[in-house]
Amino acid sequence: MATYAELAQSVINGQKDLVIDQVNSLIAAGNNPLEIVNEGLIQGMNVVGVRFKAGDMYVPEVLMSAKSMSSGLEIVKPLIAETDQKGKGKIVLGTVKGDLHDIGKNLVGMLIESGGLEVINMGVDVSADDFIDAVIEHKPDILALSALLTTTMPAMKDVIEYLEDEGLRDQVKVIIGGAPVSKEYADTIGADGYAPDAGSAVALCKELLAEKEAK
Ligand code: B1M
Repeated sequence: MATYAELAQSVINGQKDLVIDQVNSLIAAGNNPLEIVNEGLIQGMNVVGVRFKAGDMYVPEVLMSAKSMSSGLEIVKPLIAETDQKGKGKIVLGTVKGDLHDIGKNLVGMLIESGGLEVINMGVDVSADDFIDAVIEHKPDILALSALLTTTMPAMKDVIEYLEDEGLRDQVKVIIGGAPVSKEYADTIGADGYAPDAGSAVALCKELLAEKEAK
């Protein structure tokens, strides 16, 4: 059986096939799927982030790490599903315009889905227009916006302003997250909530849905 440290190293090295083998071996040995994500896959990506910033890793290598991480996530995804609560709430999720980062956003989507809620994942580089169209089409309870770049954070504000302009703001709760985002920023732009990580995003969605139901 692989160790979490070995799995993290394979993510850092961008060894997708090895990541797949190691995740499978950890699952076969009875390890907790969420622990595999938190102790192995995310730890690896954290190191990638530090090295990328320091200029010790370049975009092609980071992409290989990202693909390796995503392959690992796909394997654990079905294992952390709680199917009994499906239909209790609908979330439209996406990374805002100009931003191509999707690993954290997908992790958030995966855990929310595993928490029994329906997730419509719109992908990356989603314009305010497309978010508004999705709110009209799907009538979600919550619109969840992710941004990983300081330069794309203002796009979250654009979406909220656009919702207001279209008279839709009261119909949907807006939550935001992503490494550069904070609770203060959420308050500044008039979002209904902020979650620092995927686990908290699930808790936040459930809290907002419970508030809505109580009304
Ligand atoms: Co980019 N990148 N990147 N990158 N990249 C960062 C974000 C950066 C911090 C790296 C650095 O300099 N240290 C930096 C941003 C600096 C800043 O603005 N503050 C950066 C930069 C500068 C760039 C480019 C501009 C680089 C360039 O081209 N010169 C470029 C921009 C492209 C674009 O988007 N237009 C770029 C490109 C890329 C890649 C394509 C190579 C790749 C993305 C691949 C992909 O996503 N498919 C990439 C990656 C992988 C990273 C780092 C290394 C890792 C991000 C990641 O996946 N982390 C990142 C450094 C870092 O974060 N340490 C970096 C793992 C993931 C699980 O965590 O995404 O934080 P995270 O998600 C967490 C929380 O943030 C939260 O929950 C998640 C799980 O717990 N969360 C939410 C996220 N969304 C949420 C939504 C919620 C709630 C919680 O509610 C709605």
